[in-house]
Amino acid sequence: MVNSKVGIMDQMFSKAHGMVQEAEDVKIYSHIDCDGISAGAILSSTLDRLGINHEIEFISLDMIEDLKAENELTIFSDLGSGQNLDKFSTSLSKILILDHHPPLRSLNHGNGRFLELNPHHYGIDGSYQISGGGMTYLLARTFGFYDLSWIGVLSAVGDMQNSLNGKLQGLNHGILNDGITRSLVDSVNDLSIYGRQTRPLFVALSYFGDVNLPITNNRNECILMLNKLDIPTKNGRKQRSLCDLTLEEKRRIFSELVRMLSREVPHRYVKHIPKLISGDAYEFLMEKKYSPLRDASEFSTAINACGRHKNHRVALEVLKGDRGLALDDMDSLTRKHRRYLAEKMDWVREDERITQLENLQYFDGNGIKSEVIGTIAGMILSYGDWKKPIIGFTDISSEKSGIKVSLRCSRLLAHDGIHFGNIIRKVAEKVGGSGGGHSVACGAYIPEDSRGKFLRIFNETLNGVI
Ligand SMILES: [Mn+2]
Repeated sequence: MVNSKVGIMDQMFSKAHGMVQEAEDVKIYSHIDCDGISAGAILSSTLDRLGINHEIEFISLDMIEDLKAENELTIFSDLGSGQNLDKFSTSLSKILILDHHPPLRSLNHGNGRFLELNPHHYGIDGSYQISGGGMTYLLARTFGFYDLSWIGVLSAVGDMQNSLNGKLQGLNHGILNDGITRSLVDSVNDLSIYGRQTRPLFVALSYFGDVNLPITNNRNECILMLNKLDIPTKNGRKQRSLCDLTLEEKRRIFSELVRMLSREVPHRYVKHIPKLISGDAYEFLMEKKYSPLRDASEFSTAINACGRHKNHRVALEVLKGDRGLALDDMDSLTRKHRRYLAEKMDWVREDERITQLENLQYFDGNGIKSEVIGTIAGMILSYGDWKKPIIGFTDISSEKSGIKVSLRCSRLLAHDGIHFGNIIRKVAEKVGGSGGGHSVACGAYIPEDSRGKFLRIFNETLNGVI
C-alpha cells in the first residue's frame, strides 16, 4: 500500500528529472532554516554537476508574494506548497515545487509547466517521514547522486523529524540507508543528549530539559552524578564528551537517568522514559571526531546559527564542501549565536519574565530576533514547569507588523498524545493568524494586538487536555 504510493511519487520524480535536465537557466528559492538551506545545497550541487546555470536565494515565507518569475525554470524547495503561487503558474517560467509542508493545492493542479511534489499528496507524512531536503535528495538520486544522501539526513535532523521517537523513519530511513551503504553516515544508538562531539559531558547532561531533574541546569550535580557512577570526567587534561564514553559507561548513565526520571514523572508517563533518553545519533564519517560537523544534530545547529544571523551563503558553501574560509565563518557565527542565546536567556530569566497560566506558561521576548524565539523557548522550558508548554512572543521584525509565536514542550506531552502543531494552527486561525508545526515544537504568526486573545483561547483549549 505505502510502497505503491511511493512508487507513484517516484514517477513524478522522473517528470521532475526531465524538467531539470531540459533547463538551461534555473532559479532556486529555498527556505531560510537548516532544512531549507540543506535543500538548496542538494539542488545547487545537483545543478553544478549537470552543468546547469543557476542562482539560489534563501527566503522567508512572507517574501514569496513579492517574487517575480524571470528564469526558464523556478524551483521552490522546503516551501511553496503552503503558499499561493497563482502568479507563477501563469508566468512563462516552468515551476517545480519540492516541499513537505501541508499543501494548499490538490494533486492535479496546473499544467505540464507546473509540477508540485509533496509527500502529503501520496499519503506520506511530511513531519516525520521526509523533510524538504529529503525531497530534493530524492530528485538528486534520480541522477545517481547518492553521495548527497548525508545532506538529506542532516536536513531531516535539522527539521526535527526524529524528535518524537529519536529515530529517522519512513523515507528518511531510506535516505539514511543510502548514506550508510556508501559509508558516509553511521547510525549510532546512543544517549539522546545534545553535544555528543563538542560539549564536555557534564555540561551536556546539565541541559537535560524534558523533565526538571536535579541535574538540570546544574553542572555541579552533573559532576557529582558522574563521580557516583564512577565515570571519569576527564581524559588526561581533556574534558570527555559523550562520544568518548564506553558502552558500559553509557549504560550506567542510562540506568541512572531512568531512575531519576521515574521519581519525577506521573505514572502514566513512565513507559515513555526510555524514548526520552536514548535515540539514534547520526555521524558523518568524513568529518573529524570532535568537530561540530561530525554529529548531525550539532551540524544542524551550526547551519541554523548561519541562517538565523542571515548568513545563509556561509552554510551553503560548507554544505557544498568548503572546509576553509566558509567553515571559519561558520565557527564564528556559531560562537556569536551562542553568545546571543546566552544573553537573551539571562534576560528572560531575570525578573521572573515567565508568566504561569493554568495550562500554559509564556514570556514576552520583546527584542529577541524572531528567528531564535523558538530556540530560546526550548531552552527556557527547563527553568519553568515542564508539565506545561511554554510560549514565547516577539515582534516579527522592525519592518513588518505582527507577532511571532513559538511553542516548545516536553516530549512527554507529545507521547501522551497532544499535538501542539495542530492546536496552535487552530488557535492562531481564531485570532486571524496562521500557524503549525510539530507536536513538540511549533509556531504561529498572529496580528499585532491579538496576544491576549490568543493566550486566553489557547489556555481554554487545553482544559482537560493537559
Ligand atoms: Mn522543512
